[in-house]
Amino acid sequence: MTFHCGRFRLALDRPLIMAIINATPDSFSGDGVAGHLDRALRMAEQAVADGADILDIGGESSRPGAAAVGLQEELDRVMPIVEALAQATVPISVDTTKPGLVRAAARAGAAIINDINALREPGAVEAVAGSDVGVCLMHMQGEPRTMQSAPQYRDVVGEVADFLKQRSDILRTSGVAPERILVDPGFGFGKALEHNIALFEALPRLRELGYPLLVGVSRKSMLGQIAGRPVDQRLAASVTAAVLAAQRGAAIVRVHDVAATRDALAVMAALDR
Ligand code: YH5
Repeated sequence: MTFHCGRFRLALDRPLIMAIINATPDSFSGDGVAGHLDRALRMAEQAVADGADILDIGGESSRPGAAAVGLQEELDRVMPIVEALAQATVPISVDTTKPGLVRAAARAGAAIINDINALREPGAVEAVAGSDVGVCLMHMQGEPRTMQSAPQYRDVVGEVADFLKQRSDILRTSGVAPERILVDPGFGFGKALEHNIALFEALPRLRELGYPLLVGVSRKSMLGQIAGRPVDQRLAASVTAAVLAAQRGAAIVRVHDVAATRDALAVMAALDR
């Protein structure tokens, strides 16, 4: 299988690493909008040196409970980073739900749109269809501010699979080639631990949708619940989960800790053939 995104054609013959690059100026340092560009670019450079295959730039925190940000604010956070990295050796992914940012990012050379809302915002499908970007369609129940309050499913795997099928069908009807589509069950997005576990176990079944799978579990609270660790002590749990996801058929793993994940996937490739 090959994934087409912008000027890139990614062979999916080994699991790829998508590095999470934070473009939100909020966290710890209080360095504001000027400092965050510098910090993000250093983070991106380190991630590529550590073995990242894709850089995922996000300007809106989608953590449970996080507040939404406006289009202009998100453009201001993300576009300087996309413009600075557009000629990088690896594809740039932009984590957004906003059609206005999809268009601006694609024009500036971003190769992938990673949408936790699976292009449900009016105009988002058209924005992707009118460009050459690849896209990740992710399942989410509810919205980030409230999604973890009481997630409910009759059949979590069936419902997630049906949703991803429906969203990918719409995209293809709009003229997007199947080679440009990734799907993602959306771990932690409106899911209790039992739902996340059922979805993880069902990765081989989700693969039957016919699209490469992207899996994001790095540092998430499901791993905190399993390992009994706070967010700054979830490295081992995250790397283990990334390896297991790759073994169950994930084509791309979205991670914070690129170097450790790369080593683990190399060991997997060499010793688990
Ligand atoms: C994903 O799964 N996740 S943002 C809370 C954490 C740690 C990490 C409490 N964007 C995904 O990474 N895009 C996010 O600790 C994503 N798949 C795709 N495609 C949430 C996140 C996180 C939240």
